[in-house]
Amino acid sequence: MPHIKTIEGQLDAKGLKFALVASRFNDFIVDKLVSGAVDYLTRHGADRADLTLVRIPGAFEMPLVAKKMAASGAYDGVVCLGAVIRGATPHFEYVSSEVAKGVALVTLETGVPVGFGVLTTDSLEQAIERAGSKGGNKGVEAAAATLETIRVLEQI
Ligand code: INI
Repeated sequence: MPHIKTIEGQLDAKGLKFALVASRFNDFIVDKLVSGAVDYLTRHGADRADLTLVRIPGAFEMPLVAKKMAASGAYDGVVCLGAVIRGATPHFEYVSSEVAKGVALVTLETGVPVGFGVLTTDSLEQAIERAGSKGGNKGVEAAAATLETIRVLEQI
């Protein structure tokens, strides 16, 4: 590939403030995503005092709360953490599509990077796999993506 001017974000969270918005629904899974995100951010230089965790009822409530946190101007980034698991509930389709659409709108409307760490899986087993076992940890991924995006935007 020819050498071209490239903008990349450094994964340095020093001095940055983050809001973590985490749902209580399926908290057995979501707590693993929260731990993963906190661990990632602090290992990349964030101060624990600069992380604020907001607990919300379910993923459906996430866009509204994420929007208020993002629009407050108090945070460099927002990391959304939740788990929508298809089970016996007809809610799955509604909740999963609304949360994805809603969170995408929040980041575009506010200009604040918002990471989407919301698992949408067919089973509890798949959710467990992506919450700190063989499929990685979606909370870590969302925190990393939020950090990288903050550092990219600073250079544009
Ligand atoms: N909320 C979730 O975060 N995950 C789910 O799997 C889920 N399901 O399947 O129903 C869920 N529903 C609750 C929803 O997010 C709202 O809290 C509720 O509808 C009240 O507004």
